[in-house]
Amino acid sequence: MNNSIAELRDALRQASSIAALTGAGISAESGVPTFRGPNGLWRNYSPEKLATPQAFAENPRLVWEWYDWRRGIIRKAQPNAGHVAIAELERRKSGAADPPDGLPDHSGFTLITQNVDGLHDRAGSQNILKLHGDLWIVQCTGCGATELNEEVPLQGDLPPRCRCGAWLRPAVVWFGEPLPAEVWGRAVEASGRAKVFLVIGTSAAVYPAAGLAEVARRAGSRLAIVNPEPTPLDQVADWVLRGPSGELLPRLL
Ligand code: BJW
Ligand code: ZN
Repeated sequence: MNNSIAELRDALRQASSIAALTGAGISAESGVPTFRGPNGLWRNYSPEKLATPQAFAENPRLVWEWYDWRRGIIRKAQPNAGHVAIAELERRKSGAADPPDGLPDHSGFTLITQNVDGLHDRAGSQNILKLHGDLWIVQCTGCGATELNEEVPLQGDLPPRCRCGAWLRPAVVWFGEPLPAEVWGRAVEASGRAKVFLVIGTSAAVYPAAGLAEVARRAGSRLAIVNPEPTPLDQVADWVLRGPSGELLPRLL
C-alpha cells in the first residue's frame, strides 16, 4: 500500500482506461449529508430504514418528506472541487474531440456513481453510470411512467399521484431492489477494462456496487481509495489517500 499522490497522478496519466466509483462522501463538502455519518440522521430515522420498499409501503408520506428534505438541501448545494476534478479527468481521458464517427469516445474514463444527487452532472461530467438512480426523477408505482420531480404539480397530499392514480416514488434503488440492468452491465464492463480503479467517498458497504472494485482488481486493475476514513477495501488497495476528496482529487490532475 502506498499513499503517494505523485505516483497515483502518474499512473492516471499513463492509464489507457480509468473507472471511478463515487459515493456520498464526494458530496459531503457540498453540504450534502452522507448516509452512515453522524449527520445522516433525519428526525431520528436512519437512512437504512427509510431507503426501503417496506418503509414506503408502511409510511409513504414519511419517505416522500425525507426525499423532499434532501432535494431541498441539494437544490441549494453546489458541486465542489472534487466533482469538478472528476469532470476534468473525463475531459482529459476522452478520445479525440471530433472522432470519425462523430460520437464522443468515452472509453478512457467511466464515472460510476452510487449518488442520486445530480452534482456530477452539474459539475460537467458527461458519461455517468448512475447505479442507484436519480432523486430528480420520479416514477409511478402503478404504470411505471417517469417524469422530472420539479414538474410534478404540487398538491395537498403526499406522496403526489400519477395521472393513472397510483403514487409516485423517487426513481432510486432501495435495499432489496435490483440495480438498473443496463447501467450495471456497463459498469461491470468498464470496471473490467480499467487500468486504475478509483474508489472515492464511499464506505464500500453496499453491494453490488462495492463489488465493482473486486471486479476491477481481478481483471488486473490497480485500486486507489480516496476517503478520510478507513474502508474495507484499504487492505487490498494499491493507493490509500486519506483525506477529503474536494482537496485530494484536484491534486491528482
Ligand atoms: C468522505 C468525505 C469527504 C465523508 N471526502 N469521502 C449482505 C451482504 C451483501 C449484500 C447484502 C447483504 N444483505 C443485503 C444485501 C444487499 C444490499 C446491501 O448491500 N446491504 C448491505 C448494507 C449489507 N444491497 C441491495 O439491496 C441492493 N440490491 C440488491 O442487492 O438487489 C439484489 C436483487 C436482485 C434481483 C432482484 C431483486 C434484488 C440495492 C442497494 C441500494 C442502495 N440504495 C441506497 C439508497 C439510494 C437512494 C437514496 O439516496 O435515497 O444507496 S442506500 C445508500 O447507500 C445509497 C448509497 O448510494 C449507498 C452507499 O452509501 P455510500 O455512498 O457509500 O455512503 P456512506 O454514507 O455509507 O459513506 C460515505 C463515505 O464518505 C464514508 O466512507 C466517509 O468516510 C466518506 N467521506 N466525507 C471523501 N469529504
Ligand atoms: Zn402511473
